[in-house]
Amino acid sequence: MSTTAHWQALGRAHLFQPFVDNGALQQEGARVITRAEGCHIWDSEGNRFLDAFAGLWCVNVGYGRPELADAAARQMRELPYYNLFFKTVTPPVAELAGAIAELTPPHMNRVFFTNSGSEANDSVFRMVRLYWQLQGEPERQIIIARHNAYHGSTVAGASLGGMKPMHRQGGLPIPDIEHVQQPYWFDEGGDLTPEAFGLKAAQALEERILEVGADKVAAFIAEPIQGAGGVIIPPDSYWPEVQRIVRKYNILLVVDEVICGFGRTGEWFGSDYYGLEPDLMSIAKGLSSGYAPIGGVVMADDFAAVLSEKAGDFNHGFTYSGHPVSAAVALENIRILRDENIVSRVKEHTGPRFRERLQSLADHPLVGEVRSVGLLGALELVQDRDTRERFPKVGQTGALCRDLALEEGLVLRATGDTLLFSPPLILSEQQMDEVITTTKSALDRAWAQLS
Ligand code: PXG
Repeated sequence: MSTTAHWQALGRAHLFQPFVDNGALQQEGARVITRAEGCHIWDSEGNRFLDAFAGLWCVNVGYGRPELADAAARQMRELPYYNLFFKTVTPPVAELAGAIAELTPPHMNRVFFTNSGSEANDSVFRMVRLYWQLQGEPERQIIIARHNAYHGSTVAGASLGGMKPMHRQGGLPIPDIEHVQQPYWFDEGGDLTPEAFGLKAAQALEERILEVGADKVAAFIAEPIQGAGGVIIPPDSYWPEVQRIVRKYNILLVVDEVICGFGRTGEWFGSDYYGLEPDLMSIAKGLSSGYAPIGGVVMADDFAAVLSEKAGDFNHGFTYSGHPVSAAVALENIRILRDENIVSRVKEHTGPRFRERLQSLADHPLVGEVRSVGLLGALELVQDRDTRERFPKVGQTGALCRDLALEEGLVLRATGDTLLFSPPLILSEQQMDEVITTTKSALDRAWAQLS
């Protein structure tokens, strides 16, 4: 048996995989990914792919950085594990907290560590409710989120998220979570201009606050740009209005930076890009460029002060809250992002160039809209470019284009009939051109098959 067949057989027999149809996968067999370097991954048959998705929105500094491997190995030899529960701390975790506080907005200086974005949002859920209990307003329990948001796969994360297929499996959301209009002009804006629709989507938050009672709302949680939902870049009118509303009703603003954080938008955080003033930020993914699992909740000073001064013991945490190996890797990852000016390069050079190159696909007969911020991009695939009408079987054309691109050695993602791009932030000009050329070829072939 070839090694590929061997690994596929083991997977078929013993693995149960996330976010796939496991029955179908057992028939097909999984592609075995064996190594990676820069912006490329290789499978066990020696095929090379340009990864325009940075793994799963996370490998910001690219694959194969020896400094990150060395940081992990060094830390494992020195101190592979110790916890933060016994009034103890470890050097890389203390250093990382300091490094994060330097990067986050000036009023945010305290971090609670987790292993993932989901755990970060679960921790958010606890923290905001505790905060209002401590402030003498325990009836503030409701957290408002948005339809089609992604906030993770744990029970609280999936409940905060607005993914109906996730809610259907397991009886979610849990109580006291409300979902409101997302700022997705292309699909839901109708005849309104993007600006008018952006305002309307923001005002849906205010309407819901008034409906459930402002004194019952604890927080509003949102991604600056929805990632998994389809790289939904809100109209410019959206965020200023949301910021006004949360201030007016004294509602905590939780910004989920799991995808937008650590340079993806050309700023360190999506909150910087949109000028937001979060009370809490969830972080993960780009924090370690995916080299080790780590996430966290960054807290505003006045929020942290309430929990520190009034809560007594904080009865929440994970064995690996502040894992020293993950922390050492994240610290080195931040050093690379900073010392190599990777984030400012995205802002000044790579992001604008990507926007321009992606825009060259705007005239394609399948493409209804092109949008990007930094190195987050999306193409909307439509049947009718003028009316924005979708194909009857939503998802088919997206999957077709994705599969055709993969045949030509390019990894993209499709959500419904939206093609998504989130390449490593170190993508070279030549690689960017290859992303565009291969995407165009996939669109052409899909168009030929469909017409
Ligand atoms: N928030 C956001 C905004 C995310 O994108 C999470 C939280 C959860 O993070 P963890 O580390 O627990 O996965 C995410 C994760 C997709 C896809 O289909 C996206 C994510 C995860 C899995 C699939 O695009 N994002």
